[in-house]
Amino acid sequence: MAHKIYILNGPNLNLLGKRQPEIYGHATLADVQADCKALAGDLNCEISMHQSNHEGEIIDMIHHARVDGAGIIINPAAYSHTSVAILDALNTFDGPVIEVHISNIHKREAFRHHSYVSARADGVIAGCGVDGYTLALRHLARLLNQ
Ligand code: DHK
Repeated sequence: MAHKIYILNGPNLNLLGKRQPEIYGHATLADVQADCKALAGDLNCEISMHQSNHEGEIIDMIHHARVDGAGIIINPAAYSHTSVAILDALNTFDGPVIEVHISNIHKREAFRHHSYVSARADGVIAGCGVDGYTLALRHLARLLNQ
């Protein structure tokens, strides 16, 4: 059976492609979803992709992943730097978690250098643009198929 991977995206990522393209690039979240979907079949995975601008909704999605998710890829966006609640939710999930940041948060403002989610993440990808999502998917599939 295919491994179900939740790909969760935080605030303002609905504007990906339009928002500060010099930082986040021109690809949209729909492009990311299409890339991940195209790859998932080859990796014995299926993806369930979501975006929310609301912290509680992201937590609810993590709780859904507890039910039938094999792994989580999460770009918590600005909540990376503020949300103990998202960290706590991820700590209730048993499978592997990969944290993705499109930009290299370590090259940016100091307040972006710390991520609460990194305390739970099994891997962190930052600064690879939207390729970070497919890189994360490949790595999760390797972990889950071994
Ligand atoms: C996206 C955001 O919206 C920012 O708040 C983070 C992250 C970085 C990203 O690079 O994907 O600081």
